[in-house]
Amino acid sequence: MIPKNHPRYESLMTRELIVDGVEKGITSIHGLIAQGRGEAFDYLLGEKTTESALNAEKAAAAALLLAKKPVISVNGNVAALVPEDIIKLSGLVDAPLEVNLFHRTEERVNNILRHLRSLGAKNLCTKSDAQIPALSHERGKVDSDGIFSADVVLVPLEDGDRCKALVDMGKTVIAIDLNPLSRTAQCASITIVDNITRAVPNISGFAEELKNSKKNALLKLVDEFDNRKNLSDAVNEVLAHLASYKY
Ligand code: PTJ
Repeated sequence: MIPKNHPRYESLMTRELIVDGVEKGITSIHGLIAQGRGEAFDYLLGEKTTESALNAEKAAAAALLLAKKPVISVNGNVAALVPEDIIKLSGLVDAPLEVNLFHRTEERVNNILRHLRSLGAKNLCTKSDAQIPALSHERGKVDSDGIFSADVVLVPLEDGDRCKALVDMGKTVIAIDLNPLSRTAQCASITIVDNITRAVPNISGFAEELKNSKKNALLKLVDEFDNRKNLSDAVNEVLAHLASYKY
């Protein structure tokens, strides 16, 4: 039991969700390492959503609303940390959820699908009948009606080479990654440097705000978004946070 008045209560509870995910066969044991890495980067950001993250989250919402065929990729960490939030976003932007795992086992794919369904997810891509070209990894197995043919893919907590392979297929890739220097962050079309626990609700908030906007207004948001500049702003926000820190 973690007492509510513990100064690190929220962070520790988030960690518990990942541990629980591992115990339930949803999250990979490697997910614990990914979470630790994410926590370290979140400290550097001040554990808050920065201006650059908000910019990216708004552009992401616009890109998802504009998409002809958006898909949201779900892995073991996403399913443990933000299952309800990701289901809500899926409904708001009409994007199916597709389980795509780095450490893939059929058992874990099915556990995650069952977990998502038990929380009300209905729009799911469940086949693995297509292969992402030039990705000779289990992660290359995708649904021909899902990630394979999507025009916009949201890939939270990614490991790099799939992001590049999806961009090479001509897709708009939205990544959520607390590490602005990761290969995923560097190669995505829109990179959100924020904790997934804050980023997904924020994208949903923007999707609700923008859903009645004219197509031109959404296009302008996406066209004016400059990922390289935004990544550089994210790094500068980390530096500013460190410089303002009271040692
Ligand atoms: O469930 P699977 O088999 O698909 O495996 C998922 C993980 C995440 C274990 C796998 O993709 C992996 O090993 O990823 P990496 O290479 O550790 O990369 C994860 C990235 O996500 C790192 O750059 C972390 O900084 C970042 N990250 C970790 N936790 C969070 C995060 N970004 C946003 N929010 C987080 N909570």
